[in-house]
Amino acid sequence: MTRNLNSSAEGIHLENKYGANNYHPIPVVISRGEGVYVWDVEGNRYYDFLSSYSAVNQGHCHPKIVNTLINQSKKLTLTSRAFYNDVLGIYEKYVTEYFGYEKVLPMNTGAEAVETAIKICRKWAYEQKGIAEGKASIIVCDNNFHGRTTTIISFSNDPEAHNQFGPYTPGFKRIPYNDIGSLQEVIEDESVAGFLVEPIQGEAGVIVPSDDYLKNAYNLCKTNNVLFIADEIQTGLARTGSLLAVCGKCSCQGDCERQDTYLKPDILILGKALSGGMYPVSAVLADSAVMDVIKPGQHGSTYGGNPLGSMVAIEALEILRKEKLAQNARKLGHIFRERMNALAEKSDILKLVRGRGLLNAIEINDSPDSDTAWNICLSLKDNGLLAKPTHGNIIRFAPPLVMTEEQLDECCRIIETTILSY
Ligand code: IF1
Repeated sequence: MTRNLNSSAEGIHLENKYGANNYHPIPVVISRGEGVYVWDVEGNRYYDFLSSYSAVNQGHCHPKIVNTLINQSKKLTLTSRAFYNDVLGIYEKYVTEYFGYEKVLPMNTGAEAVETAIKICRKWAYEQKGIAEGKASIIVCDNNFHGRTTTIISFSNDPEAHNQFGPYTPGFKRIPYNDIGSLQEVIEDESVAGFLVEPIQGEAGVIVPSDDYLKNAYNLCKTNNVLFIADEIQTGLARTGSLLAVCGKCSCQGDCERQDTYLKPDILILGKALSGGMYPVSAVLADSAVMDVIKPGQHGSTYGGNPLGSMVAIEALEILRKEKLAQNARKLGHIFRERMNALAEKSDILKLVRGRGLLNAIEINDSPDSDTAWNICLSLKDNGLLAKPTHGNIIRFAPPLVMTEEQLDECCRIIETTILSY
């Protein structure tokens, strides 16, 4: 049984023949990753400007995380939660202190963590807020992306994600994003238990809200005894230039430019780069007053809190701090947006750039139904940089946070050359 491909074409053929048709990838077959680079089967090198949707903030195959994975995998990988193990408690102490919470519920994928947060919020509503059983509602935003489970897509307004997967889970109210008035209109209803929000909407096209939106939303939640639930699965872990995009407890030694907008979500949801792209690890953090509504036997998962993922997560978080990746993301993000804004001045095809830290996107000056953004990504690939459109005419740019200024300069030159060829 061969475990090596002879060519990229063979890899594409096999996936088309034997895999479900649930993605439309850029036609590149990656065989190796290291830091900001990936190589295809033929040995061509590319800059990874997607970072596996912000799961490899620490760079591909970070040696310290790899070594942690190897060492722990030789000792103990999984016990289930039927028993204790000698890693989970250490990880729980570490991650709760890292983000300034009293408790953590460890899960695996981001969607599982979002589902967990929804269950905690609902149970808190019945036991603590006194909402009638089965009547709790959670406010979400238009164009949200929180995962692919049936409940989560029940409150999605993306037809591709939502349609033909009913019947849908009730108990959600959707309002316009970055519109504090619409939140004010619905939040006073006594059935409202929580407000689930992405601090920056990633999949929607890197939509950055106004500076005071999150703080005003947070204050409305406090005033109305509603849980503020931050989905930082994509925006967290230094991606946007501070430890958390909501500017929560910042462990980047505090020279963050947005400390004045400090807020601490009632429920914080993390995933993706929590393991540095090495292993599915997600987490739901809350203080005891919220988290303690969950009693033994009421929630969990086979792999949740496993020793292998927990040890990897400690190392992945250490790297964010030791390598000052939030500061680097902030510095390089400013440089990147300056270069893209200058490019927009010279190009008819590049409409605008937006983002924060190293979570950015460009909007292409063509119909969302056109293939232009896709074709530009094919050209970027030919020029040595991998990226993919989010929706229609928007291309997300999110390199690993370990990128150097020199590497970013080369990537900007690739993007500039490519865009100016259209
Ligand atoms: C796909 C999008 C990004 C997320 C936020 C929860 C989850 C995600 C803010 C769920 C996951 C991934 C999923 C992946 C593509 C990617 C994605 F395009 F789908 F929307 F990044 F923007 N909250 N996002 O971004 O986490 O269960 O995947 O671990 O499904 O195609 P997950």
